[in-house]
Formats: sequence, structure tokens, C-alpha cells
Amino acid sequence: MTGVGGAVIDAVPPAVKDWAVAVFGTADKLALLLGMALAIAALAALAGVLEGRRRFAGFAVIAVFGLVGLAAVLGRAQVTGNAIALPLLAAGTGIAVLRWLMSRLRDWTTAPAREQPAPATAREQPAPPSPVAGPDRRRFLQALGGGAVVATVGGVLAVWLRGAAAGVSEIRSKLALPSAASPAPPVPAGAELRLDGMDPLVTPNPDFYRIDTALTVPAVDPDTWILRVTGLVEREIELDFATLLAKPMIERHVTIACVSNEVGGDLIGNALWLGWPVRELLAMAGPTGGADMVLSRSKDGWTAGTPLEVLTDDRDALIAVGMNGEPLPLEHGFPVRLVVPGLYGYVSATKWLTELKVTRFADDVGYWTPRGWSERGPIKTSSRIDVPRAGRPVRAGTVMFGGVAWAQYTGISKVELRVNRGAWQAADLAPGISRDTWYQWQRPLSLTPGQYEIQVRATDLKGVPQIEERSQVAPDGATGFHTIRVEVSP
Ligand SMILES: Nc1nc2c(c(=O)[nH]1)N[C@H]1C(S)=C(S)[C@@H](COP(=O)(O)O)O[C@H]1N2
Ligand SMILES: [Mo]
Repeated sequence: MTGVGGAVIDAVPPAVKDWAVAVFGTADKLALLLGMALAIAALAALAGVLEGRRRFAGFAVIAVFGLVGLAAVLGRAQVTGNAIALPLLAAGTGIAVLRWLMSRLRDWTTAPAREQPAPATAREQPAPPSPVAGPDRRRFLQALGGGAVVATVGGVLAVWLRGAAAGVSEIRSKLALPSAASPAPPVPAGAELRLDGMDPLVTPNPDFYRIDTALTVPAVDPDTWILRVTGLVEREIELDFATLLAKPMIERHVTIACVSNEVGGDLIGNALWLGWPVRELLAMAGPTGGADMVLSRSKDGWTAGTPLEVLTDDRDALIAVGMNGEPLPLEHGFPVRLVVPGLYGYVSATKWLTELKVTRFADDVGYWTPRGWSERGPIKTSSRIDVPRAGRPVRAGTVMFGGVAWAQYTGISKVELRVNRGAWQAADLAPGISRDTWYQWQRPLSLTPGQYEIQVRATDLKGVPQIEERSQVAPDGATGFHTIRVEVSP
């Protein structure tokens, strides 16, 4: 089923995917799986009805579904034995169950009706409990029980298949990461404003947004993990996990963001990443003439196309193994991912990393580019109002506003607010941890009872203000000012 789901994810137009992400947030996969479960239940019912009308018609429906599943699995970039066996097994089981249920049904309908002696006397007397109910109910319960057994066996099988992920979880929990040769610069005093209702300056791992096309989290064993550097290089390289951990690691705070983040949205997070600079590895490999892109590939075949220049300039683009002091969580790319300051995740932040192919934009494309998203994805300067939180009552007097602003790799120089489209008023900008992270800001406003529209605008350290004109997230990131309405009560 995840094979079918993956193919659905691959096939849906970006607009539909945007909609799904918007409606279901990061729970879109769960929604997709639930939707497919419902669709499968409907299909099963259809198969039952058809089989009742015409023999083998229901079997055919299930078989076709199995073949569709198989085709979907084979169409995926990464095919495993399990993935091929599952749709066949599912279809086979489905047909067997249907056959058995049909034979039970025939038994019931052809069972001879039992003689019911009419009560000899008074009509007013209630009829005795029908003896017919007994055996029929028993048959029904048998069928139900049989169904439950099949479901349980299926469930056990699924759990067994998930065992791989559990094993990797275990390995991760025992893994000790090296300390950084170059630790992160200390967080400046006052960088965290601690306003009530504001997100923490560093996002805890369990709260960190998650976006990827993987329906089941890839289980990658660090002991067998290898990163290959291929393509337009003087020397191809194969790097194993132990060798990577022995490299001089650096630790840096970097705020990463999704291109699907709406203005004011929460598909953005700030973490302390531990890793080895990508530029060091690329320098070892020696990119050759004409190369201008690195196509990074994940264990599950997903790819991102990143400008070579961004991975070789002075920014701290990392081959990351640690997130906020622990190994990467499985869903954030364990054991190794990329983190690139200044680029949206879809063109840079490959999780479950397995390959860096040095190539050219003219020759290769990342996963999302042919699906309606821009080839290049620099993060757009943006800002967000977090306080006062929507839905919290606001009383007249001094009202504290606060939020975040970001322009990774460039940095933020100022944040301003305006009320009802009036003059822009400067907010207090907290020191950022670095130019690669978001900055917190706050600004008290004195408000009398009434309705207000509040907007925020950030300007980067080159003096360029964020774009006012509203645009959608596709193809290269949303623009416009985050705007909130506040109802001030007396
Ligand atoms: N393997 C893989 N890596 C991926 C993706 C993906 O679909 N598959 N999605 C990217 C996108 S679009 C984003 S925004 C970031 C999100 O990283 P996070 O889930 O750790 O927040 O991962 C990137 N890395
Ligand atoms: Mo993304």
C-alpha cells in the first residue's frame, strides 16, 4: 500500500500536493493512508457485490488492484523484495478471503429453513425465541472471527516488516557522536526574548517540522551506510560512517525552511547541526570543468539539485549527523543528511543521504523540478508575527507583539510593524545566533479598543526589504507581508 501511496505522491500535480500539505499539515501522509484504507474497503465491498452477481468478477477486481500495486512498486526508484512480494501477497489473501466468504454465504442462503411449530394456543402469546438465530449467528461470528484472524496475521506481518526501522532506532539510541572540533559560537545574550506564546529560539527535535515524500521512514543502518561522490570529479570517493565521524566536525545553528511554507506558516525550524562541511568532501573529490550542480540522492531515490557554488563557498553547508546534540532522528534523515544555509529544503536538505553526483543543471534535475517547482530555491527573506497568538484575548493598553524574521546566509538588519497600513515602526531586533538563523523581534504598541490589522516586514543585512507583493508557494516560495487581525477589548 505504501508503494501505491508513493506512486500517488509522485504522480499528483504540485498544486494538489500543496493543497494536501496545507489541509493536513505534516499529517498529510496519515491522511493519505487513511484515505487509501477507505478506498480499499470500498473496493473490497465492490468485489464482494460483483462476485455475488457473477463468479470471478470480484476476484478480477482484486487481481487488478494487486497488479496496480505491483506496477506502483516497480515504478518506485527503490525496489526491495518485500515491496514486490507485498501487493501479490495482499491480492492473493484478498482473493482467498473473498472465496471463503462467498462459500460461507452460499452455505447460509442454501441452508434449509427450520420447521417452526406454530404455538398451539393463544395468539396473544409472544413467539418463543427463534431457534434459527442460533446456527446463523454462529456462522456469522465464525466469518467475523476468520476475518479478524486474517487482519491480525496481516498486522503481524506489517509489524515484522517494520522491524528493520526498530532495529535502526536501537542502533541510533546507542550511537555516541564525536564532539565538534569547531563548536557552535555561543548564543548571544538576549537572542531569546521569552515572550509568552513565542516559539523557542532553538526548535526541539520532536517539534521540528517534517516534510518528505517517504511514506515509511527509510531505515538506514550506519554500519552499511556509504556516501558516494560521483560524476564530474577527478576522484570518485566512497565514505563510510566511521570515516565520516572521524573528520573534524563543526557544529552550527541553521534555520531550515520548506518552500511550501505559507506566509506566517510553521514549516520552518532552527536546530543545532553537527556535521562535516560539504566543501571539504568536494575539495577531496575535485569537481571538474563545467560542473555547476550537485545532485544529492537519498536512500529512497529522492534527489535535490544544489548549485555547486553554494556547496563550495564559505557558508557552512553540512554533511550532518547530529541535531540538537543527538544523532539525527530517523524522520530527519538518520544517519546522514545535508543542511545548507540559505536554500529551501527541496533543493538542498537531502535526508538519508547516499550520493553526491557532481553534474550540471543542463544534464540533471532534482526531484521537484519537473513537478512544477523552480530549479533554484534560495530562501526568500521573510518574517512572522507569533504574539499575540491568534484567538488569545487582547486588552486595551500596551500590547506586546513579537515574532521571528529570517534571511539565511545574509542576515536580518531590521524588522518593522505597521498598524492599519500606517507608517512602518521599527521593532526591537534581538541579536541573531548567526546570519544563518532566524532572529526574534518584539515591539510594544499602545492600542485602544477596536479592530486592527497588523503587518510585519523584515529587511536583510544588504538593505533589501522583503517582497510586499503576495505570491503563492509554487514555484519558488511565498512572498507578501504576514498580516494578522487583532480585536482589542476594553
Ligand atoms: N530524502 C528526502 N529528503 C528530503 C525531502 C524528501 O522528500 N526526501 N524533502 C526535503 C524538503 S522539501 C524539506 S523542506 C526538508 C525538510 O526537512 P525536515 O523534515 O528535517 O524538516 O527535507 C528535504 N529533504
Ligand atoms: Mo520542502
